[in-house]
Formats: sequence, structure tokens, C-alpha cells
Amino acid sequence: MKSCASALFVLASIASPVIAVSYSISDNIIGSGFYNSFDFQAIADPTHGRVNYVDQNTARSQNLTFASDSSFILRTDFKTVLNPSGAGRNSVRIRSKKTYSTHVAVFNIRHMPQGCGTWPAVWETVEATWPNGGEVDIIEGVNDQAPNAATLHTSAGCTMPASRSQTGTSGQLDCNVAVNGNTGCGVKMSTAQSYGPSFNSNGGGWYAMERRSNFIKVWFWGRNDGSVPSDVKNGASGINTDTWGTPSAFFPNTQCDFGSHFSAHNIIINLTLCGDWAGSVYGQDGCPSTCVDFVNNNPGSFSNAFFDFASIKVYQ
Ligand SMILES: *[C@@H]1O[C@H](CO)[C@@H](O)[C@H](O)[C@H]1NC(C)=O
Ligand SMILES: CC(=O)N[C@H]1CO[C@H](CO)[C@@H](O)[C@@H]1O
Repeated sequence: MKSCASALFVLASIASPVIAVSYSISDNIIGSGFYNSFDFQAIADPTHGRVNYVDQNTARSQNLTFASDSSFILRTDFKTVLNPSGAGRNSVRIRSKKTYSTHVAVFNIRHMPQGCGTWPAVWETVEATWPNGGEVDIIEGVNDQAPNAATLHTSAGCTMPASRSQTGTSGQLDCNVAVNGNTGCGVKMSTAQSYGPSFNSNGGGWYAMERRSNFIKVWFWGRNDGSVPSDVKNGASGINTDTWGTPSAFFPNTQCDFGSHFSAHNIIINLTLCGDWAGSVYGQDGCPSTCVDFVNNNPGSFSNAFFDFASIKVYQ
């Protein structure tokens, strides 16, 4: 009996292959689900942009956020000429109610904000203790300049190896916020379709970030890429990142103790104008006037300064 049972067991394990689903879905945020999953942050812009972050009621009544069954729009005002001595252009910053450590976040985005002066970001951090606890920037750029960069920002003592298994190109290797004015350790993606007008004209695509105790990976796939994993494309309830191929950006823990540099993070989506980064490099890319004057006087130029999210799915 005993040997028969173990023989059967062996047969059974040969016959049924291990299904390697490494994560299952914990949050499937679509349309009005964004209102349940995120808090609106009507705060002074920490990066000194020419924006006025509004609360949820104001955002909804001014149609700066708009939810349908299949989409969530988040935008700046594009109708108002601003008084130069008054507040900045109304915009929106939202932060997830939940925090996450080991997880995968998949952002299915149809359109991202574009236009001179825009500085959109999709990122994760813990604001209360920043920079302790770390920061992972998944989407970030300014003034329509492709490609996208994925970047870590940390307290001192966290660096990245020069040689890594990724399709993007490493910039600075030290993630310490105190080095070079908070440049961080960034990786530029290999395709212009990863950011701004090119991303939008291609129908957008998917960003995914996987955070584990020993690495952080960021992938980008354009809407029509042949290499989009089927579980990403189909919005599956279980995913296996082992099958997703070489990431755009790879941040291993070999020279960075993740346990002491990264704590549980909120997901933050912010859309500022000008400010510390977009303002300081404004004009290098052919944008007219000065950044603040342009924002004050050209509301219509911000009609495409919006995110259109098909979904955010978090897997744990
Ligand atoms: C609000 O924004 C949505 C999405 O951009 C748009 O479809 C809708 O027409 C807008 N509503 C108003 C009243 O402007
Ligand atoms: C205005 C604002 O909240 N800016 C933040 C947006 O996102 C980046 C991350 O890329 C932060 O560094 C900024 O502080």
C-alpha cells in the first residue's frame, strides 16, 4: 500500500506540471475605482511647480478627473488664463490609500500628459520619512522629452552595478539623493515610444514594476509590441514575471541593502508644470517663452496634459 501510494504520488507530480503563478491580483483599479483607492492631495507642490493641487470635489466639478467604466482621466486645467501673481494652474496629485512592499504594479495607460512645461510622474515612495524608505520612479519626464527614465532615490549607501541585465541605459549609479542634486540612479528606456507624444500617438502601453527583497525591475511595452506578455495584455488575475523577459531597467540589491533603504510605499501620480526640473531645463527643447509665462498665458496648450488610465493592477 505504502509503496503504491508513493508511486502514485511520483506519477501525479510528473503528470501535473507545477503552475508557476508567482503573484495574484490584490487591487484592480479601473474607472471610478480610482476614487476609492486614492486620496487627493491638495498640497503645496513640493517641487515648486506652477500648479495648484486641488481636492477631489474641485477636481470632479472642474472635470480635472473623470471616470467612466473603462477609463480614468486626470488632467490640468486647460481653460484659464492665470494671474501672474496668483495661484498656479489647477492640477491633481493622488496617492494610494494602501502601501506595498513585495508586489508587482501594472499600469495600463492610453495617454500621458504632453506639452511644454509638463512634468508628469507615476512613482512610489513613503513621503513621511523620505528619503528614508526610498523612492521608485516608474514614469517620469519633462517637456515632452523621450525616452522615459526609471529611477531610484535613496538615503546614502545604495549604488547600482554598471553592468546589468536590462535593455535600457544606466545613468548615474549612486542612488543617494544627496549626490548631484537628487539625480538618483536612473535608467533610460531604449524606445522613444516610452514617453510623451510618441507614447501617445502609439496608443500608449503598459508599464510594470516588480519589487522584491533582492531586486526592482521596470518593464515598458508599447501598445502594439509583439513582446507584451499575454498575462499583462489580458489583465490576468495571476501573473508570472519569470516569463516577461529582460526588463527595461534592473536594480539589484548587490550594492544596496534593500531592507534598510526601502520600506512600504504608496503609489503616487502627480502632474506638475515647470518647477525644479521641468522649469530648470525649459527652453533647451524648443519650448517658447519662459515656462511660467507659458503656463500662465496659454491654457489651450494644456488640452493634452492628461493621463488616461485603462487600469492599475497590483499583484502580491
Ligand atoms: C469631462 O472629461 C471627459 C474626459 O476627457 C470628457 O469626455 C467630457 O466630455 C468632459 N465633460 C465636460 C462637461 O466637459
Ligand atoms: C509635484 C510633485 O509631486 N512632484 C513629484 C512628482 O514625482 C516625482 C517623482 O518622479 C517627485 O520627485 C516629485 O516630487
